[in-house]
Amino acid sequence: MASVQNAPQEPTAQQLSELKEKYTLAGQSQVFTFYDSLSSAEKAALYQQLSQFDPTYINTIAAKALAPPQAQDAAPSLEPLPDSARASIMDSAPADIDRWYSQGLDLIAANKVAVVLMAGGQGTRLGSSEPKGCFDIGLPSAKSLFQIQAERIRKVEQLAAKKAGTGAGVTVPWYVMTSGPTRGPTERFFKEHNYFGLKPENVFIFEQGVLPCISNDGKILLESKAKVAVAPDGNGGLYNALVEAKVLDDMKRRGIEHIHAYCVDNCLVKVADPVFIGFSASADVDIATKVVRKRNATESVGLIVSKNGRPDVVEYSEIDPQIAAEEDPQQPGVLKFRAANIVNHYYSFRFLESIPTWVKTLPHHVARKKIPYADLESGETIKPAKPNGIKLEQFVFDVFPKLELSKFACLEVRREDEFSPLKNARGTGEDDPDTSKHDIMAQGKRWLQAAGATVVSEDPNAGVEVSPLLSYGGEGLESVTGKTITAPTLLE
Ligand code: UD2
Repeated sequence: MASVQNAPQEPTAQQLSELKEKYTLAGQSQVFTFYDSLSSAEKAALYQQLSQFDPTYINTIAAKALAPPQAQDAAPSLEPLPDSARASIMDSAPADIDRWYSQGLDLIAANKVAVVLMAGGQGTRLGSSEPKGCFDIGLPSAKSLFQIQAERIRKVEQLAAKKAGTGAGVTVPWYVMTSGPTRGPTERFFKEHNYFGLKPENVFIFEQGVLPCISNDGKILLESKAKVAVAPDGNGGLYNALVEAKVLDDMKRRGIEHIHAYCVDNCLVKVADPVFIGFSASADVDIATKVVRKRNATESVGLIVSKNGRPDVVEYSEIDPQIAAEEDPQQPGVLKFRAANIVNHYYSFRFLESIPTWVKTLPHHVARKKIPYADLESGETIKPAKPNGIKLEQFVFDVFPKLELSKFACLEVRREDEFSPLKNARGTGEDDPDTSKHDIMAQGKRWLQAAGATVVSEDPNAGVEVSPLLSYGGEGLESVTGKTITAPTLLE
């Protein structure tokens, strides 16, 4: 559903002076430096862009984000989550896992489950200009991450419908959050691929907000004479976007009660995972998060912790390296903080309905960046050689401390089955397209072996791509029992 932006109108003298007054009072009048020299269309565009920000609010969040931690603040007491708030697939009873799976499928069949995809990131480390979801990791099928995820939704809808014995369609609506740079390309990609077989009315593409980039001395930067330098407001911008883009209204209309929100770049993600939905719903929590065991002390993942008795995540860009490397006193050689965040969260709808009461209190984090800016003398856009300012972004997990531990749960899952992030360009050797391709095909090979097939190949590393439409999590592969399959290959 695209919304056509109507062309902005040039402001009246009165409107312009009111806006100038607001920005001048906030010490941000430099954004009007070139205003009088602009064309009418440029004036209209700059006026519209500036009207969407409150310069005083921007000053406040920038000051908070830049303020050094107060010396008198006692160092927060960080502890791993207590056992009461955590479970692990590895040591859960098979009966429990089956019960969660069954309950999750029942909730999906009752059309109470929705999926939210965070796809507004710009994938700079990957080096691709396209949205990450469009990326082809080199599978035999050449499927993109978006297509793999869409087909997992289709499969889980079928599994739920089959278990419930309902001929009537089961729908898991898919809400895809994009940002300014990724919205257009994402919408075009979905249309070109006919929404990967999903009904377009069940795919809701929406856009997160942006925030102005700030110079090192606290000034809002112009990118050019007629445009403020802006950046997506972080995956924590999800909450405001869910309200502003009327996603919550759509969920309410559909009777949604359970939401799975996840990160686009994880090729192994179990979209709308029935086990996770069932686990979270039966624990009756407001938020749950999946974690994997941290690979090593320096892995770029957030850490799920208990901070001052509340659930929280310490991001990899903000963790004290000594704390990250601390060993578990009970288990020498094992990291004390090893619950790695993988941007894989469950929310109750009742919790998301409370967003308006707390969304303005979500903190902002500072990312120091090289930000192209307009020189205020010449008006020329300059690409700085070193970081010249900050981008403000919110983190989706910063909402966790709003919960009592009793309304929060953490489920540890197997990394090899559920987490292989695409972060780096091909050739990096870690979290790159080749590790993604390898991990998804190795999983397919394990599924076939578990189903009683023999997989042969010259290359012991060769795997089998199993289409999500054939199997969601390794189930339903009886047809290969006793068969020999030569890898690498594609099964669909
Ligand atoms: C994220 C997690 C980190 C760890 C790691 C694992 C956050 C804040 N950090 O770090 O703790 O779990 O992933 O891979 O979650 N996104 C948006 N809008 C934005 C920015 C990001 O939708 O403005 C999405 C992005 O498309 C992706 C997800 O959020 O799906 C994570 O973003 P990232 O890959 O940039 O985050 P990363 O790897 O720094």
